[in-house]
Order: sequence, then C-alpha cells, then structure tokens
Amino acid sequence: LRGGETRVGVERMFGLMDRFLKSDPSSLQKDILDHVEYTVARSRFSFDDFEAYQALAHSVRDRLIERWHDTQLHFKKKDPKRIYFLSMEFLMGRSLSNSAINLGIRDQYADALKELGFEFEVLAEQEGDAALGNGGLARLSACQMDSLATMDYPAWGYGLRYQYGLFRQVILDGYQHEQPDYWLNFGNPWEIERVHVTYPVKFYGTVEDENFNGGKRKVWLPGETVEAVAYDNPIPGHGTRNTITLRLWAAKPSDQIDMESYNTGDYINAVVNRQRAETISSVLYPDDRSYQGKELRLKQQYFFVSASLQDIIRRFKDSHSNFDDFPEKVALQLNDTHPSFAIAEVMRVLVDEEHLDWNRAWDIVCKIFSFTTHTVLPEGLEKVPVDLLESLLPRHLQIIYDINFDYIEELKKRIGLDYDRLSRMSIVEDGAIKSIRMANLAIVCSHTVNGVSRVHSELLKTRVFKDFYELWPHKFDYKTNGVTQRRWIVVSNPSLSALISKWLGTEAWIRDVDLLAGLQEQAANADLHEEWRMVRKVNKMRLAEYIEAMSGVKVSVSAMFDVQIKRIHEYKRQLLNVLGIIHRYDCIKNMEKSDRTKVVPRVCIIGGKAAPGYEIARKIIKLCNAVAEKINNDPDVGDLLKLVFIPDYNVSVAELVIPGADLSQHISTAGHEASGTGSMKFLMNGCLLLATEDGSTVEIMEEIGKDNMFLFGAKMHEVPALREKGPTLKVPLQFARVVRYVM
Ligand code: F58
Repeated sequence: LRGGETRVGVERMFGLMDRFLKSDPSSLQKDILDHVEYTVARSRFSFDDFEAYQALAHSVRDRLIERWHDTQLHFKKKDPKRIYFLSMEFLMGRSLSNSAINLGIRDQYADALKELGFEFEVLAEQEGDAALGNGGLARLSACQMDSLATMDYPAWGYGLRYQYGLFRQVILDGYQHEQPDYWLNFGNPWEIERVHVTYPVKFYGTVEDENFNGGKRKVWLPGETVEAVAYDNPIPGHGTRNTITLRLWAAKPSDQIDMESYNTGDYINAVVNRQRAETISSVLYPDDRSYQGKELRLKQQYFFVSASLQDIIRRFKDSHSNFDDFPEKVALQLNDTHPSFAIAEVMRVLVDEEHLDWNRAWDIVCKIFSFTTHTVLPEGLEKVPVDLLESLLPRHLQIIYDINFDYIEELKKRIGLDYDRLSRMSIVEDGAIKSIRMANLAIVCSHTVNGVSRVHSELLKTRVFKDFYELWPHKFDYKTNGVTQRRWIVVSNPSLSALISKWLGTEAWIRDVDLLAGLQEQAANADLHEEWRMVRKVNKMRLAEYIEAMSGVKVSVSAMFDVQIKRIHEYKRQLLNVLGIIHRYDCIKNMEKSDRTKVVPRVCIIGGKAAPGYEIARKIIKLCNAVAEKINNDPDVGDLLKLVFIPDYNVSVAELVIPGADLSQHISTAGHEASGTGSMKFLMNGCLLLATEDGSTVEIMEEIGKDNMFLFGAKMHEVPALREKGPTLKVPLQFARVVRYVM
C-alpha cells in the first residue's frame, strides 16, 4: 500500500485523478469553513472553539474516508488473509491529532487554522475521550490498531459501541464517586453509522430435532432477536495510505415485530420492550474480578461475537464458496476470553447453517483461532454458569458440551484415566455451580495461546495452564506487549518528537521504533542533554498548570515529578507508594533543618480509577487524598514534598502527565502484572523507572541495563516466603491513625 500503490490503481480504474481532496492551507481553510456552514450549521463568520473543532474533525475525516475507500478496494481486489481482532474493549482516547499526524497533514491544518484565528492544540482539547475500555488490555487494543494500520496489515478490529464508556471519576471529600460517561452527547465525528450493515443476533429459545437427509439435525428456535448496527471508525496508518476499520456494534430493536403484542392492543408495552434491546450495548462493565452470573455481560459478549462473525463470513462468501478455504483467508484473534463464544458460534454456523459435517467444521475452527490472555491470576479466568448459558444460548451450550466430549475422549487416550487432571482440564467445571471455563475452551480450540511478556508466558506454562502446556507445548508462545510511539511520543510530546527527528536526522523512527537506538551515538552530547532538559521543563510547566487547575495545589517545576498512574489495585501497590510518601514526610519532619537542603524536592503524583465494587481500592484513593491534605498544608515541609491525586485518569490525562514525569513507578508485587505497558510510555519519553522485576519490566531491564533503572522489591521466587512471614512494616505514629481511619 505504501508509495501510493493503491491510489494509482484506483485512479486508473476510475479516472478520478482530480477527485481527491487537496491539503494545502487554503484548500483546508475552505474545507473547514464549508463544514462550519454545512455540517455544523453555524455561520462561517461566527463559531466558537467547539464548533471549529467539529468542522476540523469532519475535514480530517473526509481525508480519512478517501484513504479508507482506497484500502477497502485494494484489499477486495487482492483478497489477502485478513486479521480479525475481537475485543470487548478499545481505549482509543482522542482521534483528532492522531489522525491528522498519521495522515501527514497536521502542520498544514495548524497553519490553516492560525489564519482563521484558531490554535490546533486548543481545538484538539475540545474532543472528549473515547473510553470504551478499562485499562491496559483496552489501550493495548488501541495501540495495536494503530500499528496494524501502519504496518500495512489487512486488519479489522471488532468490538462494542457502548453508549456509556468507563465512568468518570469525581473526588469528593477524598472519596471516589462515579459519574456516567455519556460520551456521545456531543456527537462523534470519527464514526460512520452503517445503517445498511446490520445483522440479527438471536438469544434464548429452544433447540429442536429436525429430520434432515434421512437423519436428524439440531435446529435452534430463538426467542429474541436484536439488531446489530455497524459503526465504522477509520484507523489511519502513518506514512502509508492503509486505513483500516474498527467496526463497533450497537444494539437496536429488531425489525421483526411481535405481532401478538401489537394485536392484543398492548402497543405501548410492545414498543417499550423493543427499546430494551438497546441496553445490550449501553454500558461498559467497569473492571470487576468476577462477572459470574451477569446475564447482560454474557449478552454483550455473544452480541458482538455473533454480529462480527456474520460480517466476516459474509465477506468471505463474497468471493469464496468452499469453507475449506476459510483458514487461508481468516485469522481470528481472541483478545482474552471475553470473545470466546466465537468458537461455539463458528461451529454452529458451519454445522447448523452451512451444513458441514462436525469433523470438517472442527478442523476449520482449530486453524483459525488464536488466543491472547492478559491475566496471571487463575481466579481472574472467566467462568460462565451453565444455567445461564442454557437459557441464553441453548444451542451453544450443546455445542460446547459436544466439543468437550470429543476433547475429553481424545485426552483420555493421551493422558490416561487421571481423573484429577481430566477434571482440571475439562471445559465444563462440575461444582456447586456448574460452569464453562472460557479459558479452557479458548485453549482447546486455538492454535496459539499467547502471553503478553516472557515472564507471563512462563507463568502460564508452569502454573496457570500447566496441564495444557504439557499436552500441547507447541501452542504456547508470547508476544511481549508494546505501545505505539506515534501516540506516546509524536502526539503527546511533539517537542520531544521534533528533538528526536532533529538528532537522528530522520523521521523514519515514527514508523520503525528500533531506529530510536540511533540516539545512543549522541548519548554524551551536552547540547542534546540541554535541549532535552528544556523539553522536559516545558512539559512539566504544562503539567503543573493542570495540577493547579484540577486540585488547587501549586507545585514547583524544579521538584522531581514522581508519578504512579494506572488502575488502582492491591497488586499494583499504590498503597505501598503512599506508605513510602508518609515515611518520606516523617523523615523530613524529623530532620535537622540544615539537612533539609540535601533533600531533593519531590512532587508525588498518583492517578487511577478504582472498580466501583472494589472497596480496598476505593479506600486507597481516600488514603491518598487524606495524606495529600496533610502534607500539602504543612508549610514546614513546603516544596520539599507534595502529593497530588489526579482525578479522572484517562488516555488524555496520561498524554499530559507522562511527558512531564521524571520518575515513574511500576511496583507491582512480582508475579502479578502480566506485562504492564505504562512503563514503556514513560520510558520512551525519557523518564526513569522505579520498578519491580515483574511482567515486561524484566525484559526492559535486559534491554536498557540494570544500571539505567531503579529496581526495587522482592523477586518472584521470594514472594511466597515473604507472605508467609507476614507484615513487618511500621507506620509512623502520626499517620497510623489516618491509615487506620481510612482503611
Ligand atoms: C492488563 N489487563 C494486564 N485487564 O493487567 C497488564 O499487565 C497488561 O499489560 C495489559 O492487560 C495488556 O496486556 C487488563 O487490563 C482488564 O482490563 C480486564 C478487562 C475486562 C474485565 C477485567 C479486567
């Protein structure tokens, strides 16, 4: 796709040489003003920042659409094997800067806007975050989409278009309060509603036996149908015309009318019932360690899986008639267990609808799925109660039972009648609540099982999925997580981006991150150090302003900014960080005045959301705010120590905080963080890491050298003995009361 290959083909095909939109400043200005007038419906002589943002976004979107169409045409013609990335969560954040930069026309837009009296950055701030995800897993999905586009892959992302994204966090009296994130309130110029790309998704009902070809076959008679409508989000690559699609599904009432209710005159109730369908895609579940028994969550999973597969199969059938070719054209990546019903759904479609025999369908299924897991904890693995599945998806339950039957028979041949192991490895868990182990289903049917760091993969092999590893060692692999430098340097730290390009003498690192290593040659260059220091200083000033605006705390930019931003979790140990801050405060208080000059002034910054039902995490937030209140109001300590809790941590806040950080903390208890990706974002912004040997930090340590980071804490093999020993920490008296009160 690079070098305009697609464009040339398309131009020749349609003779559309002059059709494409121009991107010189005056064409852009005309374009923006036209959108002000005709899209936003405001006078071109009077519009505010938000309206200017809307017009600008539509103008960028027009250019995205051109490339997007070219890409679709190109791939339709070439018919390559496509990657389908199925994920319940995508944390895209804002789109304007990212899109304009990837299209290579950000500066042209900035110039065009300047003459109109607007600043590009100011307009970019008008955009709200698309927060359709919880944390690392969801942001990884977003980074992956950017990289797939940039690397010219024919990829599609599939997910859910939640009307309410992750809750907004408001801090009142130090406590977290959750507010709904109705992010579509002001419209979303980055999506295109596809009113004609809709599929029926069915639930409930019964399964009947039907005569077929002299034998019997199963027929599912569903009890409810909901319509899935596609919303397409074009994702542009950088330095290529490849623009891929993130297709998110929204639930709409089906066109099929419940005639009975209408005929019995219960018109109002019939309409209200139809409206209920929309609840399926209405709200993102906030991170919860257990969704057991949550029917809506299950409905969401199947809803997006069923719609996505209908779409994928339709695309395949457009140019193929034999399903044996399916694995040559389709790769399905399961982002954690959440989309695992896709396995049973493909079997159902192939066997019940396409009438393939079971073994042929199974053979196909085993070639198309790959599974990535993002957790370390066995208790984090999803289980679905059989009762619930039986009522919601009766045919799928039968299929899962059948898969399990064949698999256990096969397993007996391989491992003998070791009933303990057979029972551990079974897809069906017999217990007080009989359930389906989604991870087991995913492993059995996938040809690769990916961990997200080397350590994580080792844990999968030796603990979490040990039985499976011993059976199928070839399936287990890992791809250590990464982040896109386009979002985490170019978009969020433009001055550093310019500095890097200047010193490397090229912008090629924006597509190929390995080229950053070229800076090593300049490692001792004092001019580079000075320029970098200036960049950091300006970013710190920007962050200091934000901190003051959000929390009223004035911080000194000459202090060290020590940052821990991530979801609040016991294993991530924000609590340990706060205890460390209390200790630091205590030391300063007890120090001789003359010794205080040796203390490096420090601003500790903590940010993150707690799952609404996670009491301890909520209390950690309260503790943090209570300690901040005490320290920040102690004039005796002044600028030597400050603590700030940044509310409503999200992608945009991260983009602001990371470039201004001097030190960042990644101090999870060793053996608990599957990978961690925040560390990579800080690192590529030149920030020092204070980290435990956990997840991807082990590989980071090998890459940058132990001497270039602050390693901290117990190693994985030391943790069990420490747990056994119990706590040894002493909290200074003056805080013991605060900690006891809050915790
Ligand atoms: C995270 N998982 C891991 N899960 O904790 C982190 O180590 C890793 O770097 C990252 O995935 C990417 O691989 C994570 O974010 C979730 O948010 C789940 C979403 C669904 C509900 C339960 C939490």
